[in-house]
Amino acid sequence: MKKFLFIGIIGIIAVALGISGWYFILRKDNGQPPVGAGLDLPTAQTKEEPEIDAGTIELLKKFADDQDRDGIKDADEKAKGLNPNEFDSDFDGLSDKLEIEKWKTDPLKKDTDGDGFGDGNEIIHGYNPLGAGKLNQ
Ligand SMILES: [Ca+2]
Ligand SMILES: [Ca+2]
Ligand SMILES: [Ca+2]
Repeated sequence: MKKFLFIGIIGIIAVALGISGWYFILRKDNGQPPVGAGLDLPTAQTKEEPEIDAGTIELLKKFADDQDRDGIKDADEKAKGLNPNEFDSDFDGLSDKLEIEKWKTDPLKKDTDGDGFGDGNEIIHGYNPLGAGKLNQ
């Protein structure tokens, strides 16, 4: 009786080893190369910070307090009620700076003179955005 038990245990161990060996072979040797094999992947280089040239640093400094880069500082935009993240606060096609300094139109009003035509649209077509008539250039 003990002999049969012994043979049974040996048999179970042999089967278990066989299954695990077969599993191991399937896992390790399935004919597929390991992921990434054969590809010359750069390792250390990709982790390096990209070099920033002096011109870029200069630009980053210049626009550090002007998020929408329209030439008007964030603080000034907030003071005027403009959107510091949007260079064209009223989406009329003219930047806030252009409206204030060049065209004297309202940077918060798409249609400053209220004639139904947007400021940018009027200027593109040669009309005065501040009233009737054409632009005198
Ligand atoms: Ca700005
Ligand atoms: Ca505008
Ligand atoms: Ca208008």
